Amino acid sequence: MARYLITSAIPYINGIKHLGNLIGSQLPADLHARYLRGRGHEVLFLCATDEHGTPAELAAARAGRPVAEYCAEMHAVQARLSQGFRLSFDHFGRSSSPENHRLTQHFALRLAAAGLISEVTERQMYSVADGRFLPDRYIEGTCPNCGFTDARGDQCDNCTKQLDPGELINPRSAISGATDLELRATRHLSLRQSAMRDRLAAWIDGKTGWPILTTSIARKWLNDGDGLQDRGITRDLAWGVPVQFPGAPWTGMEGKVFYVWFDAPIEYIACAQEWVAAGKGRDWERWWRTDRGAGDVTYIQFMGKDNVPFHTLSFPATILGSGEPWKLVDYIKSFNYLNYDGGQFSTSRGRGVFMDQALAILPADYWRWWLLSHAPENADAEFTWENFQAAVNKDLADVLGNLVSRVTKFCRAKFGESVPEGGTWGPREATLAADLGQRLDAFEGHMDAIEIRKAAAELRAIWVAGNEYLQAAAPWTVVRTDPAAAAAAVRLALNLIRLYAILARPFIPDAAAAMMGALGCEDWAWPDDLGAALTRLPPGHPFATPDVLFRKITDEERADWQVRFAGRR
Ligand code: B3M
Ligand code: ZN
Repeated sequence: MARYLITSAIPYINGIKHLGNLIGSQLPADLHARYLRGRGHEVLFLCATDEHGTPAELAAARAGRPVAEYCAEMHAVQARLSQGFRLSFDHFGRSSSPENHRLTQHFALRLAAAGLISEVTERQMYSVADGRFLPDRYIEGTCPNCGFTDARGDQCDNCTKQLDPGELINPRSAISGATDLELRATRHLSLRQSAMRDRLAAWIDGKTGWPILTTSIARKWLNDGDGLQDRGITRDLAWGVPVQFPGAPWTGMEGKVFYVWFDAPIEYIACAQEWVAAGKGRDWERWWRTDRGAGDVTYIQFMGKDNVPFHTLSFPATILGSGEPWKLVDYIKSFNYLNYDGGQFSTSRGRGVFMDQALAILPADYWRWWLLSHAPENADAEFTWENFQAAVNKDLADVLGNLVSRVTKFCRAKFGESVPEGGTWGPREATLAADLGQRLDAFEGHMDAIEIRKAAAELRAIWVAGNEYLQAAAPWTVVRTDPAAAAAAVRLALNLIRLYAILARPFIPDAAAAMMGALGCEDWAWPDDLGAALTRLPPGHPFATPDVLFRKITDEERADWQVRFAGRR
C-alpha cells in the first residue's frame, strides 16, 4: 500500500463550470483517486474554488453582491454540483480561507528572505473618479485592431487580440464608466523567476516520464525569447490576500493583494490544512512536508494545458524558492480542450452543457462515462449529441446494463434469487477467464499510466467479453437439456457482475453501487486473484434483481437537447 496525493486544478469561483471544464481536470482526477483507493492505496484527494482576482470581483459586481458573500454562495453551489457528479474529494476547500491567507503570506516572506522578491515601479492606469488603480480587465475601450467598442484592457473578445490597456482607444473604467484615466506610477512586488531558471530547468529535466504535452510547454517557457521572465505577484484589488501584513519587509503596499495565480496553487497545501481544520484528517504535514513523512508520497496533479506553465514553473519557483522541504509534484497529467458540437463551449453565450444542466437531464454516470471515455488526452475532443447518445445506448445500456438484467432475470426465473449450484467450469469458462486475465492486466496498465481513453476502451472490452461468453454458453437454451451446465454459466455470470462493479466503480460509481447492492455483497476487494474473484459469490448466495441500470436516450430527446443547449447567437 502506497500513499498518493492528488490535486485537481481549482475551478474559478465565477459561475458554474461546463462539461469541458469538468473533463479538463476534476473528473479525471476523481477517476484516478477512486482507482487508487480501489487498489487499496491511501489517497488524499483535494480540490477547492479559486476565489480571488478580477473575475471574482467583476462577477460579484455584476451580480450586485458583496464579493465575500458571492464567493461563499458560489462555493456552496460548486460543492453541491461536485457531489452530484460524485467527485470524491477528501476536501473541497476555498482559496479565500484563512489557512491560504496565512500560507501565501508565509511564502512571500520566505521568498523575500531568499532575495527572490524585488520591488518594481510601474506606470498603471489610475481612475480619478473611482479613486483607484485599474487592473487590465477593469479598463474597457475600443479595440485598435477591429474597432469593437467593448474590448477589455487585456484582450478583445471580438477579434481575440491580446491587448495592453494603453492601446485602447477612448479607454474608460469598467467600474464606473469614468474616462478621466491617467497613467500613474505604482509599486509592485515581482518574483525573480529568472534567478531560478537553472534550478527549475534541472528539476524539469529530471522528469523524464512526463507526458510530452506537459514538458514541451514547460521547456518552451523556460527557453523562449529571453527565457523565464520575472513575474509581478501583486495587484491593485481589494479582494485577495493582503500584501501589507504585520512582519512584511516592505512598506506602502496597502490596498494591494497578491496576484491570484500566486495564491491559487498555494491553496493545494492550505486545502490540506482546511481538511484538518474541518475535522476530516489529523496530519496534513505527512502529505506535504518531506521532513514530516511526505517523502514517500507520490503527488499527481491534473489540469488543462493552459494551466501547465503555472504548475511546471511558477508554483515550483514558489516552493523551491522558499528553501523549505515542501513536497513537489511527481507527475502532471494535462488535458487538451473539449469542444462542443462544432464549436466551443461558451459561458457568455450559454453554449454547451453546464454541470447543473447536465445533472438535471441525466444521472452523473451517463456523463462520467462519455466524458472519461472521450477525454481530450492527445488532442482536442468534441462533444456531439449523436456520439453521446450512441455511447450511452451501446456501452452502458446494451453492453453493461443488458448483461446485468439478462443474467439476474433469467436466474430468478429458472433458479430463484440466489446463486445457483451444480455444474463445473469447462473449456469455455477457462477461455473466458484467460481472456479476462489478459484484459485486466491491460486495464490496470492503462489506469496506472492514467491513459484514460485506453482504460475505458479496455473496460468496455471486458464487458463485451462477458456478453460474448453468455451468448456462446446460452444458458437459456442449455437449461432445457443440461440444467447443471446452465447453472454453472449463470453462477459465473453473477460473479462477473461483481467483477464489473469493482472495475467500473471509478468510472460509474452509482451504477457500480447498484450492481454490488443487488448482489448483496460488500466486498469491493480488487481482483488481484482473478480466479478467486470469479468464484467469490458461492452457490446459495442471495441476490435481488436490480432495476434497469441505464435507460436509452431517444432520438427525440437528442434532438430536443441539441436545440436547447445550442446557445444564443
Ligand atoms: N482557476 C484556472 C482554471 O480553472 C485556474 C486553475 C488554478 S489551479 C491552481 O482553468
Ligand atoms: Zn478587436
